[in-house]
Amino acid sequence: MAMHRLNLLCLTMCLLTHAVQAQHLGHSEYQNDTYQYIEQNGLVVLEAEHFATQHQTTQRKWFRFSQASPPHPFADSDTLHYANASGGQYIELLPDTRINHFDPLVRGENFSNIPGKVAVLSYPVWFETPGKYYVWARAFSTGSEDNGVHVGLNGEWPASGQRLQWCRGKHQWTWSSAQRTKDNHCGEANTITLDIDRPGLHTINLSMREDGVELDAIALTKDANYHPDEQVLVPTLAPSVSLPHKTELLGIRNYTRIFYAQSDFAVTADTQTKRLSYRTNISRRDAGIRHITRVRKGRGNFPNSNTTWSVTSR
Ligand SMILES: [Ca+2]
Ligand SMILES: [Ca+2]
Ligand SMILES: [Ca+2]
Repeated sequence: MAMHRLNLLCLTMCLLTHAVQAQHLGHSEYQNDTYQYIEQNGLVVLEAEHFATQHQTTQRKWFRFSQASPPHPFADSDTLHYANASGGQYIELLPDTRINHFDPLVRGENFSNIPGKVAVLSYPVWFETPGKYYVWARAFSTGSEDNGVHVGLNGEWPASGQRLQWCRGKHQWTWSSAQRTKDNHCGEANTITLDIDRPGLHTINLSMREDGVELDAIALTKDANYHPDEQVLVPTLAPSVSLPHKTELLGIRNYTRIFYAQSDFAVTADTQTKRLSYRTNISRRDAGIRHITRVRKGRGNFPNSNTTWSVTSR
């Protein structure tokens, strides 16, 4: 893959984020460049509130909550649950209009059995170890219609990531890796998985199944027997970053990891014309609508398409 060949490591260009505007909740623009997640010894731990981007928010949207959050204006059947949330923060998918089984079910609005359709979150993660990962998430459920989400990878939604479900552990933060099935609505334990096919950057995705879901943290592990119990886990963060935000690809070779870029790209240098060609393929780095980066390619204008183009080298 292009990124693997080039060993581009940009710890900063990546997480130029889509601002999740929630001023009425007292949140400012999300600066997630300080949260660069990596796999460590077969384990990834993410704070759910540290998503890089959010898409498809017309019907429902994830909001961050903490002790400092003022009352919010959305339909919601319960109170805030920041106590015992890791990092003191969590996210909730609001408004929550389907509280119980008797409330109207509106597909594509307060329920989606199809993943990737409503309120899609992205979490870029750098993996050293490919393979099968068991996905756990920590949720706070107070009812029967706020306890299911979908898990995806690189903008795709494999069957093994759909319908992550919580049943036990109501009214407290509870980890689950159970996939809801037709015959078991509570889900089969340890069955939500993602296959990381190669080392490098991958994007973990979440999307709505039921509105009102509250999420605190997400964990991915290669250990089939792992169980976080009711623990707060320590996030697996990359070491601190020294390189500045990058706004163009010139000098990109100094960066060896890209957590977020608008596109995949390869680079080849033509020493005779002293031009660098970047081949882009917008497919793997994120899900949903883009326009979420300010990266400028060299001295040229932003390309109008994702086909081959070039920029002038220094
Ligand atoms: Ca709620
Ligand atoms: Ca609900
Ligand atoms: Ca949290």
